[in-house]
Amino acid sequence: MSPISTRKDGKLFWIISDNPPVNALGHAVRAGLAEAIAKGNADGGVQAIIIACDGRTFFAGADITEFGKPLQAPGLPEVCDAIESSSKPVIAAIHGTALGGGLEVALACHYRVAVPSAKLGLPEVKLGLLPGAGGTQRLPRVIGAEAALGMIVSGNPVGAKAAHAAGLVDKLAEEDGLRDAAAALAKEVMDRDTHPVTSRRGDKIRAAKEDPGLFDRFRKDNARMILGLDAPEACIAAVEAAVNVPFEKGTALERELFMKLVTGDQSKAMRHVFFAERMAQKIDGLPKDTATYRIERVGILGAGTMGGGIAMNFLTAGIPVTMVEREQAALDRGVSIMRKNYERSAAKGKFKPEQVEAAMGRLSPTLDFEALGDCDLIIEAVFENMDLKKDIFSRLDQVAKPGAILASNTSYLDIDEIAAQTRRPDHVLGMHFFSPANVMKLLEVVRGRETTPAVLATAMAVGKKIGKVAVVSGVCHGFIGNRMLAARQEQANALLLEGATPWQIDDALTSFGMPMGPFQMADLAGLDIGWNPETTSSSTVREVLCEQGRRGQKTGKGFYDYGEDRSRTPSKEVEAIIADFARKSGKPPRDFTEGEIRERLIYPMINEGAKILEEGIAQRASDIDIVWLYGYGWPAWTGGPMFWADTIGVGRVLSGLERHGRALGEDFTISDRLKTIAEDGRRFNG
Ligand code: 3H9
Repeated sequence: MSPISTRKDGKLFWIISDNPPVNALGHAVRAGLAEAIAKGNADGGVQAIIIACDGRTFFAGADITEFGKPLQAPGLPEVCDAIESSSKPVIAAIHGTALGGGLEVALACHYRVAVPSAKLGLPEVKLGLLPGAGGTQRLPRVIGAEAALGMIVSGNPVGAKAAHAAGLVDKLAEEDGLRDAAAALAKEVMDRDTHPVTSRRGDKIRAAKEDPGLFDRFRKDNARMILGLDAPEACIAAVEAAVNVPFEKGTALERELFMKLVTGDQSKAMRHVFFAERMAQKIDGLPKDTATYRIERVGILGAGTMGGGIAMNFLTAGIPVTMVEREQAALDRGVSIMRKNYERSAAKGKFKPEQVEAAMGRLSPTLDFEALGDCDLIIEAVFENMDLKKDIFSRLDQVAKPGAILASNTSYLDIDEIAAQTRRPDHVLGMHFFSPANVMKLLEVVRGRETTPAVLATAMAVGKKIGKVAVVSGVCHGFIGNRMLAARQEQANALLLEGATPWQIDDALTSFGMPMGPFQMADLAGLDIGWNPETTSSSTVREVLCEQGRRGQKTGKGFYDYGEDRSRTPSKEVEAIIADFARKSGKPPRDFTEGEIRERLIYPMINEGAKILEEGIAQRASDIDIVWLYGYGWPAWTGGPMFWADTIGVGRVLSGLERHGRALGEDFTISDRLKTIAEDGRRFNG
């Protein structure tokens, strides 16, 4: 049955789409729309056509699953052209989200009505694409080139009220009166001689015609956001064409750019990320409708950097937090840092001052451990020490109410060993946040041996509620992310002694698109984490740096020297320390290419990822990708480490590992899973 139905209502002709869950514009919807427009036009009794959607949203875009497959006609550009050239006015009735191809359909309509809660946007850039059904040509003609550039290049949607103010929406309806408002507008306009045809409008792009510097200015102002990505430049070029060449030429360019992007590696990777993020929510053996616990108050143990950051997530989401520390000074310091962080975000316009007060008002800081008794979820975020954690969990078990979930934010330690300290190991799990915890989107949810489905489902739901992307991990040292990070760090340390400098090593990763390399990361975190001045033995480069007061950014020097403004310069002193170690290792230093360094750092991570899959620690390769994308800033346009391996070929990774292993005179233990996938010419991601 076609997802498109039509209905005549006097002189009005309704076209309704019902294609759950998001009314994506797949082949059946496009074909149905084209047919319905023709039918409405052919019917002499019809004077206006309304396009609306059933279900939770207006069209949320092209059907992304169809990309990469042969196109089944009609394509969306033709459908949009058919709508625009309808001899009878077409009105879009928008609720939910009109995104991508969905907004392009609406732009092809002559009029747009929306409920205030609707959101309108062209998010294609987030999939490594540009709007490919006339959006780059029609949007500038409706709201002006500068505003269109902002929407298309950021991909961020705007609310219906702002869209109305910008002229993108003609009429705002009552929240529950969309269809009535659309019918009223249709009746109001149907007797008019002419109707606004977007592709023929020119008034809004005039300002940009008179400001030829606009596009280069935009490129310069947004250089950071678009660095390394193909799609934003294509978006800019297409909007530039909207201003400078006729509509038909502009759409031809748009099409050409779209086809290039949709078949390119970056978009493939970013589409993978879109589905991977949704896939991560699906847990093997856990039905979608698993009952969850109500979480009305959260307890956080520890007011340090992690505890404070974790607490902010809940406070921002409207969930009250009881935060417990051992000493008043530490508690006060933690609370004041949280307030400062909120105020800094407010200064950037992310929060209103009253939202900051409301969030801080939900915080109950206390020294009283017993105060955790009425919390539904308690997250421990104290120092990374097993004995300490064991002691805390046995105490928590005493004070927490029955049914409360106990979570540890440990980055490495064995959740099962911690859970065994309690009488409720089935209610214990890991909730591993990434620093800064109020910013980074990843939450590793560590499923213990005895964690019940309801507890796991609750942690996943809580993650979603506070805006995180939650990924399930099994128990192992370092879980998914830090276990792979350790494999990379081992190589980074070895490379130092073989003659590569910290800056070469860091650059090999930043030029790949990572936000920072291992030594920049170490300087930021502090080199003295886990370092003990009492037992220091000058046996590693890091120890010697700490002994010499080079403890990272906070001391103005670590692997790098830092200026007042935190600017970073390579240090000769550090080079000398490393050279000394290298001499003692007996291996003559040699030169490295960037490619070799990158292989040495990344291939072992992929190998570790394959072992993680083999052991069932991660459910699927795409979960590993999500961990690295949202926990460590892995560049989205390469799709994550496992997808990147698929792109370059798992066989190439295998031969690289074997080659480096031989050269080093040591054997990387190569994962059997990786070997089989390489030998069969398969991919990690399906
Ligand atoms: C485009 O339009 C190109 C055109 O310019 C040119 C064409 C020539 N296709 O996110 P949710 C699935 S590019 C296929 O969990 P929410 C999704 O995988 C497109 N499937 O819901 C999930 O499946 P499952 C531009 C899609 O309420 C289910 O729907 N548009 C699509 O949290 C529910 O999704 C976009 O980029 C799709 N387009 O959020 C918008 N969209 O249940 C993409 C969703 O099996 N979509 N699915 O896991 C979104 O941003 C969000 O889905 C939306 C709803 C905000 C709509």
